[in-house]
Amino acid sequence: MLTIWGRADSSNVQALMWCVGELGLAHERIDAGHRFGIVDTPDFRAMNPNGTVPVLRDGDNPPLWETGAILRYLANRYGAAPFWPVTLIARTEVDRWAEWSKINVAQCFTAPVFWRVVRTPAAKRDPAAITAAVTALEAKLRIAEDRLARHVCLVSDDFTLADIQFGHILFRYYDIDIARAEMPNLRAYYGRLTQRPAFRDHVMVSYDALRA
Ligand SMILES: N[C@@H](CCC(=O)N[C@@H](CS)C(=O)NCC(=O)O)C(=O)O
Repeated sequence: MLTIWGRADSSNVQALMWCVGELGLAHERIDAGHRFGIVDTPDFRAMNPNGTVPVLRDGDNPPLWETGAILRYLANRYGAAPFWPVTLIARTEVDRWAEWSKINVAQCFTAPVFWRVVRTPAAKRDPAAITAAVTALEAKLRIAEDRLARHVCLVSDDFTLADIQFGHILFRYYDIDIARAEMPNLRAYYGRLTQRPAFRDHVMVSYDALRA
């Protein structure tokens, strides 16, 4: 049984929960972070000194934090090819695109775009900064757009861990009130993701509680 600490409307928790859902793992999720608190308690800080979510505990093993590391742990322990390939070269290819997604796409979206649009009161929003941030994000998304002209998923025609690190951002990217560039392959890929039950359950979640 996995125990996961983290609120359902945290994007990092969503990536983790989507993975848990795809792998069909038994779990309990405890709301923590933002309005739920808990992350500043001594018990939580003993698990994760950063005071961030998600944190995962798998049985008696030490608690894990850092979403990318947790996803790799779950894939290594419970995943199978093609989701998490067996050969080193193929696995590293998936890992590379997962890392690319985390560093380039998620970090170009969450604070620079999502927080500026959703977590900032309308009167304090900076349209020029938002436009610049969306332009920077879309420069990265165009790399995926190009790949998705040739592949059903980010790495290949198979759904992999990289799709989780990449795709969980797209619900909010397509849902928030911004002007978006035309990227038909990305849009079609997002449409395919929305057909996955675990994506619907764990990623297509209201973020109203985060609104400024
Ligand atoms: N690098 C960490 C970042 C974790 C992080 O910043 N989590 C956010 C939620 S997405 C958080 O804990 N925010 C504070 C809160 O929810 O109270 C990871 O990838 O897990």
